[in-house]
Order: sequence, then structure tokens, then C-alpha cells
Amino acid sequence: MIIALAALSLGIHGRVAAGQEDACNFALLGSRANLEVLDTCSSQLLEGLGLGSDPSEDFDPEQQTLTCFGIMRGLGSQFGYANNTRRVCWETPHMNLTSISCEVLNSIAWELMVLALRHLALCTGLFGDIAEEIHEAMADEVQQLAGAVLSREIEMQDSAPTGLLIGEKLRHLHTDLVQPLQAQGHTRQVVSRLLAFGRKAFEHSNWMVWRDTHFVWLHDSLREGRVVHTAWGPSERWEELGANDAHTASSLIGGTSRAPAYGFVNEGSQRQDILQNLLKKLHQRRGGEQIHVVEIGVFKGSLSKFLLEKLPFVTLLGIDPYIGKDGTFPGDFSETMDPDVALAQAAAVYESYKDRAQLLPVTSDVAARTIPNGSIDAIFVDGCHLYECVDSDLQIWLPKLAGAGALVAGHDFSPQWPGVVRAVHEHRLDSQRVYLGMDWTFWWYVE
Ligand SMILES: *[C@@H]1O[C@H](CO)[C@@H](O)[C@H](O)[C@H]1NC(C)=O
Ligand SMILES: *[C@@H]1O[C@H](CO)[C@@H](O)[C@H](O)[C@H]1NC(C)=O
Ligand SMILES: CC(=O)N[C@H]1CO[C@H](CO)[C@@H](O)[C@@H]1O
Repeated sequence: MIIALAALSLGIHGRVAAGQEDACNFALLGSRANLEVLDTCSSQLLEGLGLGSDPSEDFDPEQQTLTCFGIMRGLGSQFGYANNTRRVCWETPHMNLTSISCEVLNSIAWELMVLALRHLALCTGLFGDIAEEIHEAMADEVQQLAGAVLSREIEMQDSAPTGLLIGEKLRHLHTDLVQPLQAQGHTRQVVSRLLAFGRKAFEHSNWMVWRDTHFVWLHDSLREGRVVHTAWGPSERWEELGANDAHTASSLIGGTSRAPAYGFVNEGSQRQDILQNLLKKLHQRRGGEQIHVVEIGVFKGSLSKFLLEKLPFVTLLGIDPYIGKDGTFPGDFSETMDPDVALAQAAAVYESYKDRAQLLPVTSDVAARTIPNGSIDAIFVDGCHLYECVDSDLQIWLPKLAGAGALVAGHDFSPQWPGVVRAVHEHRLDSQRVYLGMDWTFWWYVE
């Protein structure tokens, strides 16, 4: 069954300005969508809505669009994000089933998002004035179309191997989409549901690609008994990203037989979001008390600022010796910013929260001397990334933690920094829990 978007356009045919092709007059195919057609159509619609024609990453999430039901924010950004997520699918081309599942989900999401955009363009008068009752009635039609495309897709996925990865997700998204609408404002509801579908589908794609790639790489490493360079790509890849010790041989004691109990958890796509979620939960578990957090490796203070801004219950101690470029921390930070400039920026952040934030520009072991045992609720280890450093940070700071349930988290559990992997592994041998999330984040709770 081919569901024709043309059916939807019956009401508007002839309204498209003379000489202007309606590039969006195509049949909805779900996972078999023609991406070129979608590109042309969405470019046209985005331009019509005053958003520029090429969805790129730098769309402003605050950018406002005047629509038939009021101002919308971030519409362009969502298309930029969508466009980028397509590339995520092929980030790790060896993960065939994951890549294909990712692409299937993305194609469906693109179609539904373009459907939303098109409906928005229609009711916003891009193709001429249409009475409100008509675009309200069209919204119902759009919801039914989208629902039907999804049902068909779910049916196909049920018998396909990709169904294992995306079947359940599609079912949930379908349920959300076809919920009965509230009496007023069908257009607004349907458009937001279709866009929400896109957002969730892209989040799921990112997570799926991340989890599966991370899992395969970790599995390979444990089997070899050392950090290897498989699913995430060769070690040369990491060198391009700046200072690192990707080539350092890092053995993992006992390999699989003595490994920690690794678990893959989706707590958000960036470390700041993950940490925010974990600290919120910790705050609840600790009865709503103020939470004392130590951040090892502050640099210019972006993470500190985020946490202080978002989490009023956090008291933060930031530690960073501001040594400068010595190859022990990641990325191109040391290339792009002078340590004095970084320190000045971080100091300004801490200054503006000085009632609950303190920055110590010293090494982690020196800072630790002033901190009593059992007084800290959470640490985030993101300083020097070499094995010796991470191992020492963990040894120094674990006694500072306030007993059971305290959080140990950190960054760069990755093939780029095998020393981090080795240190975490050695601290959690023999089936102790270690959670792995996106953005190379790791964490566990003190037992
Ligand atoms: C999406 O990104 C590609 C480049 O990766 C670009 O060629 C294309 O025009 C973009 N826009 C749309 C609507 O897909
Ligand atoms: C803090 O804990 C460490 C490690 O258990 C121990 O060696 C040290 O003596 C403790 N310090 C104090 C002041 O109790
Ligand atoms: C389409 C695709 O990604 N194919 C890949 C499947 O996995 C093999 C083995 O890892 C790769 O060589 C293919 O490129």
C-alpha cells in the first residue's frame, strides 16, 4: 500500500503559486523514503518559512518562526539536528544491523517531520490562505496518514532483524502519535507530535549506535585482555582529535573472567546532561540535602557552570592545576586555549557562585589533603587522563566519599584514553558494577 501525500494536497492543488513546483507532492514510503526528494521538499518549505534552506548544525535553537498557531522556536535547529543524525547512522559502518536500523528510523522520522513542516507551511499561508476549519480537518488527515505509515512499518519490522533494535521504539512512538486529539487546536497538536516523533527517533538512533558500538568494542577489549581498537575505528582516528595516548598498551587484568559488571545506560547524550540526571537522583536519595560534588579537571569551567546553573542543591569544589599543554588531557583544549585564560574564565564562573562553589588551582592530591574523609557525595574524574593519574585520583578520592550510594563518575572511558579504561577496570574487578553512558561517560555507586 502506498499512502499518497497527494491525498492531503487535494485541498491545496491549484493554490501553489503559478510556476512554483510543489516538491512535496510525493507518496509517503516510511523507511523506504527517497531522501533526495525529502531534501528538496524540506529545503523549499524551510525557505518558505523564513528559516533558510539548508538545515545545518548552526541553526539557532532560539530562532522564532511565526506559524498559524503562534510562535515556534527551534524549528530550523530540529531539521539541522535531523540532517546530522543521518551521518551518525554510518559512523561505525561495521555495525551493519545497527547502521541499517538507524537509517530506517531516520528515514521514517524525516518523512513525518517533513509532513509536519508541510502542514505548517499550508496553514501558515505559504500556499495561499486556507480557512482555519480546513487546516484543522487536514490535521486529522495528517495524523491518520502518519499513523498508517507507522502501522505498516511496525508490521514490516516485526519480521525483520531490525525490529529487534527499533520495533519497540516504533510501537511507543506510534501510540503517542495516534492518541486522540484534544478538541481544540488539532493543527498545533499534530505538528508537535510529528516533530516530537522526530526528536525521539533521533535520540534513539544516537543511543543505539553509541551503545552497540561501545558494547562491541568493550567486548573485543575484554576478550583480548587489553584495550583494542576495533568498533570505534583505528587508533589513528584518535590522534586527529588532539593529545592522547591511544597507542599505549593497556592490559585489562583477567580480561572477561575478572571484568566489572558493565551495564549500558541511556541517561542523556552529553556528559553534562548525564551528570545532571545522576546528581538529581542522588539528591533525592539523600533526602533533598545539599550535595557536595568534587570536579577533578575543570579547565575553563563549562561543566561547572552548567551544574551550578542547573542544580541549586550542588556545592561544588573544582580542582585543576592549570598545568597547560602536557599531553595528559583530551581534545585540542590545550591547543586552543592558554591555561591562564582558562583559569580566568573558570574563576569568573566560580566567583559568581561563590556561596557554594570553590576553585582550587592545584593538583588533585594537594587539594585532597584539605578534605575530610567521608564528606563528599559525588566526584567527577576528568583530569589528567593517563592510567597513573586516574588510578591515583580514584585512590585519593574514594575515601573522601560519604559512604553507600555516593557517586563516582568520570569522562573518557574510550579507546582514545585506554588508561582511563584500565584504571576503572582495575578499581571494579570481579563483577562490581560500572555503568557506561554516551559521551564516554562512566559511573558507579559506592556499595
Ligand atoms: C543536509 O546535509 C547535507 C550535507 O551533509 C546537505 O548537502 C543537505 O543540503 C542538507 N540539507 C537537507 C535538507 O537535507
Ligand atoms: C582517610 O582514609 C584513608 C584511606 O582509608 C586513611 O588512610 C586515612 O587515615 C583517613 N584519614 C583520616 C583523617 O581518618
Ligand atoms: C553496509 C555495511 O555497513 N556493510 C558492512 C557490514 O560489515 C562488514 C564487516 O564488518 C563490513 O565490511 C561492511 O562494510
